[in-house]
Amino acid sequence: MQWSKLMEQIYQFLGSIAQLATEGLAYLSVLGEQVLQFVLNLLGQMGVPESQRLMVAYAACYAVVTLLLLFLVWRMIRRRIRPRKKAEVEKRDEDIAADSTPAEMPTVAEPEVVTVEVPTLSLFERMKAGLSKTQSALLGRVDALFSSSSAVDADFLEELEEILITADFGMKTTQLLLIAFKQRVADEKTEGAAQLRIILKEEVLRLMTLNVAPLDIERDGPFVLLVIGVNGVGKTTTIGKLAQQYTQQGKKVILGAADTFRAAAADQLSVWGERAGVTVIRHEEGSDPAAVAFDSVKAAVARNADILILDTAGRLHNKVNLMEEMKKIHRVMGREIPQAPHETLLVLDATTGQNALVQARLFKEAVGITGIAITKLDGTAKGGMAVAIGAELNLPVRFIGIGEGIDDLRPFDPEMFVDALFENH
Ligand SMILES: Nc1nc2c(ncn2[C@@H]2O[C@H](COP(=O)(O)OP(=O)(O)OP(=O)(O)O)[C@@H](O)[C@H]2O)c(=O)[nH]1
Ligand SMILES: [Mg+2]
Repeated sequence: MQWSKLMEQIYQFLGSIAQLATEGLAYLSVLGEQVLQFVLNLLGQMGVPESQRLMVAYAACYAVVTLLLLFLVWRMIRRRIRPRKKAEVEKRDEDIAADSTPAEMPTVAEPEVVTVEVPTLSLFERMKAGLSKTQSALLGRVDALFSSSSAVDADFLEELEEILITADFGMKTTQLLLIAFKQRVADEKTEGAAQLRIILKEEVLRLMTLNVAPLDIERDGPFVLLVIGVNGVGKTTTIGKLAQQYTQQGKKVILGAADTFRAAAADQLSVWGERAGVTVIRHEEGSDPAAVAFDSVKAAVARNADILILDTAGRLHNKVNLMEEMKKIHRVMGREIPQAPHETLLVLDATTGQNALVQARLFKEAVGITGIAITKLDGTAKGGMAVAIGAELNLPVRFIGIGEGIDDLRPFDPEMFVDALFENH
């Protein structure tokens, strides 16, 4: 019973499908007829003769259907090919990745790294490089004179005098040198350019070797270094370099910005302070430099610093002002540390030649200078002024600046200086 019912349902289903198919076909044939009619009308409008319209319409429909079928076939083929290609590419990538062990990597010619040996200049070589301008102004002419002259006569001495003055040894120092040189040549019966050069070198060294104690910052409590000089000579730069060098040596440094003339001065010192990692004591622009000095000394004592370096303004209009200012600074600092400042360092710009000597004389009279720092020796052929400072003012040169780098500020060593000046490149 159930079986027959099922069969009946299947018949009904198949019947409905057949009906649907018939209806679909009928609909398609109606649609086909409509399309055919549309094409015929179109052909009529295009002026195709009536007898040929049906044939042209069938041909057009046939062509359209054929193109449609070809398009569908092409799409199917393309779909089937694409995944295969994709799979191939993926496989190839995997193979490449698997094979790409570092050892098998194609070797790309790497740019050849040429290690240029940057020679680390010795202290002496640096000194020589820094003094090269003075050296070439002096030594070439001295050698030419010494090797061309047969005797140390008046003409010879006149020429030597001119050479020394040109290198900024100054009149007084030049005369001292000439007298000593003439005497030794006569006493030792010296001959030959090399011997004469040695005598000149030794006499220069003798003038530079002063009977003064070297700068010794080792003491109980802070060593106070007061830095003075006219504007632009290199005070702040020198202090910055010293701060870095002393810090590198393991000293505890404090800087005092007693140049209160312009805010930029304290800013400049602060930059150096930051670079060296040291504290900078500063006040407002225009405030009393002595107050800065006082606070700096207090801070140096409180913080157990090894060295306090005080920057000052180079803009004091006259000697009286300068003296008053310095007296006040000495007074306030002395309240905290009795002998402070332990060193009053005058900074001189070597490029100003003999003018630097005039400044040194003035400062020496006005305040008690205990040492000199000569900056910018690298930029001048007037290095002879360094000799004149010692010879004429009896002031020890403590430091020389032979460039803008931190290491280009060097403790002054007269022997090395003279060697660098008289040794050929
Ligand atoms: N070539 C060279 N330049 C230097 C040397 N020492 C200082 N200078 C330059 O000199 C210029 C002036 O230096 P400062 O330190 O500002 O001089 P200052 O005496 O503090 O100047 P004021 O504060 O204006 O009085 C800067 O450009 C420095 O870089 C040196 O040894 N060699
Ligand atoms: Mg300054």
